[in-house]
Amino acid sequence: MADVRPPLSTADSNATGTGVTTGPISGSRKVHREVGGLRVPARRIELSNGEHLDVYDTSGPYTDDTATIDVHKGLPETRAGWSAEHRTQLAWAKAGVITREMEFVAAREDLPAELVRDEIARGRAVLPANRCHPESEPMIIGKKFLVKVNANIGNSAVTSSVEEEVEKMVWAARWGADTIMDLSTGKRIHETRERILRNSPVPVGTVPIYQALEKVNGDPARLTWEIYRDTVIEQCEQGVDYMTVHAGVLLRYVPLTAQRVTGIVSRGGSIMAAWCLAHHRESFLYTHFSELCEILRDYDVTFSLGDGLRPGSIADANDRAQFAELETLGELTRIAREHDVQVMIEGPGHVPMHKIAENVRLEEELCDEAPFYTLGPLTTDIAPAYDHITSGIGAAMIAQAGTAMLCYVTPKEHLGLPDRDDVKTGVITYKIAAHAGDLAKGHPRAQEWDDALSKARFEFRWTDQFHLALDPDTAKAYHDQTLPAEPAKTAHFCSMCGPKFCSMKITQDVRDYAEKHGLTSVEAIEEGMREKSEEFTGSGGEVYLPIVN
Ligand code: IRN
Ligand code: FE2
Repeated sequence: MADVRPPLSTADSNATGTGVTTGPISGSRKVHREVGGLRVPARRIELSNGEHLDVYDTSGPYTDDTATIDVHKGLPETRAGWSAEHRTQLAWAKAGVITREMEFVAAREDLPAELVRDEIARGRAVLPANRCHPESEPMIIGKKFLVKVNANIGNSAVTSSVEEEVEKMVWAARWGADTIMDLSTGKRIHETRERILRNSPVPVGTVPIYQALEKVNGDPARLTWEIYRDTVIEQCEQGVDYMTVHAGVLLRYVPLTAQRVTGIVSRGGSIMAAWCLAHHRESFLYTHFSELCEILRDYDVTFSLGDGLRPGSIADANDRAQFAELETLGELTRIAREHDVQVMIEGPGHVPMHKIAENVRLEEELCDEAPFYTLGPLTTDIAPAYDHITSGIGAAMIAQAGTAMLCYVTPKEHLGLPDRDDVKTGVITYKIAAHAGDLAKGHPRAQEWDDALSKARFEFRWTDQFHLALDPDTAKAYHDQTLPAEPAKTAHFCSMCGPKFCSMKITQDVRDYAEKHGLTSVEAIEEGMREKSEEFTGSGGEVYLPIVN
């Protein structure tokens, strides 16, 4: 594996072989703000008119021209020595203490540190930061903050290598994933996770039951609390920041899925249902939940209480099985909080648009407003190969309704393991949903970015428009397909409408006309409107002319 890769100007050209992608995103550079001794990262998009826009940056040192990356050594330890005492962020917040992690996220989000502390203390936000993962940059998940995006990666028994998974993590963080989950189920699970953790600037989540199942050769009936517990400790020690625990799948809920169209679609949920049925006993995750809390508390690992009974089809959305489990997740939330362990709640799945709001309302009511973390939801089942879109629609809606983090869905959903390109498509799709949610919720700084891009578009600053795009490389490539020549980068039109029909050019002409004639734009437009109106009434004033046979 190549240790140090020179930063390259175009990201897409640098991902062959076994290295990882480095170098800035086109048109921007990494900057750090010094805030109270902390180095807070941002991505600075430099514009041709001398202005710049700083945006939230999840990419860590990988986009930093001045950083040296060696994936064998791992990233520098951002949080080394930040906290001498092993208390959780929740315990500190309850005690009224603002930790450095809280200060860091407050600066990153441009919000008061006291708000951060208060939201964590109430359990309405979580700051997942295992003390054994000092390489990560603190971030926060909660409805008052920017909506976050998680990208799932990980190999399976049939495909992918450790190197590919590390590159997928880097690639996901580059395009804006706020956290990644390593869902590896195949060989070398421990090693894959180790390499991801040591090189990940974002928090890492896992589903420990997957590795526990590997340890018993894939037979759920042979799982035990002890095997599971040891797996959790192993992963806590490595530095996993949050863990999906399907502790709400109770024995008595399993029959509720019998009449469903798609039964139990959660991997973790089906493993636990199989165990409960095989032993006809209550789930060991439920019966040992307090012990589990004590383990997670020692490392400040955050619970992501799994939705093992989430609907896997439009037909099954919002059914009794789903909401029965949610009620139990509420009960477990209260137990975890008593142990000072942070909690978020996983949500569906497949839900048609008219049934989405109900999910957020019930989650907040039953789980005392713990941050909601949803998988889409997919708003229809009819478009395999496009499920990033079927779910991006649901993700935007549920984000507006108050979901704090969105778990991405890639075009390969239901079809296969996503590759690097699918990871990028999934992340960009979900950044769109998250940002649309931020705008709709009125996040104080969300619109800046839209305004900067709209201005560049209106002023025909094409290069600025590309650089301000979530995906500058693709925006530029699409433009270049029809107008590749350099002068087109300042031309007052594009190939969609051509030079004569560009609405933005015509608007600018109206403004120029107004200025020349000493009118305001409004007057100029009114003048033009009056003329048009006279023309229209003069012709009879009919919108639809009668059909003449
Ligand atoms: C997110 C919300 N609901 C489910 N998820 C994600 O699905 C969860 O975070 C994890 O990445 C994955 C777990 O899948 P199973 O085991 O529930 O299928
Ligand atoms: Fe599905």
